[in-house]
Amino acid sequence: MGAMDNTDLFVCIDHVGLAVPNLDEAIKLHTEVFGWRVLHRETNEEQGVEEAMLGTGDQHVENAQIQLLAPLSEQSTIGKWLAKNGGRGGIQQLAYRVKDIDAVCATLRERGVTLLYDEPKIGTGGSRIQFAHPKNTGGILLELVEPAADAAH
Ligand code: CMX
Repeated sequence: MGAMDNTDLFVCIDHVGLAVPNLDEAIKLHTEVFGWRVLHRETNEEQGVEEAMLGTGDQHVENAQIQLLAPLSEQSTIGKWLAKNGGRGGIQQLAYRVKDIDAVCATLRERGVTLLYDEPKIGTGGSRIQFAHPKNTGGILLELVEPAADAAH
């Protein structure tokens, strides 16, 4: 393989996920103080979250977003994360966008990365998502996101 061959696995940072105790209060802070715009809001029962995606500018193809994640219950992933981190909220995950999540997962598994799910699950806006455990990634919960075919990005 030549030195210039493209070995990229990831398209860009898709989003940074912030765990928040209260979604409406977090949206108020991030829109009224920080000037983000709410692009999308949904509840994902399987992931145990009520969430909002925030964006800026023209949301060009490779713009990253901020994901606000509020727990649906204390036993949910975000509920447990908040309890362990003083209840105040903070950065819970970093998400990379991919074009073909099955191919990227296969490559990462070949390279010894343990992924959480046997098969990708459904994430924001019908995207397909997978996670690598923080123990595999230097302490960061890493999410892979293949946007839905009809998504804006
Ligand atoms: N970032 C970094 N480290 C984390 C972490 C996070 N978000 N969550 C847990 N850890 C670390 C803990 O600090 C702990 O480390 P030590 O053993 O050194 O103390 C270790 O991982 C285990 O912690 P835990 O509290 O027992 O956490 P669990 O193993 O129960 O859960 C994980 C960790 C990755 C399996 C769980 O967070 C998970 O399933 N994540 C994927 C799903 C998810 O995050 N859903 C919500 C978002 C939905 C969405 O993005 O759409």
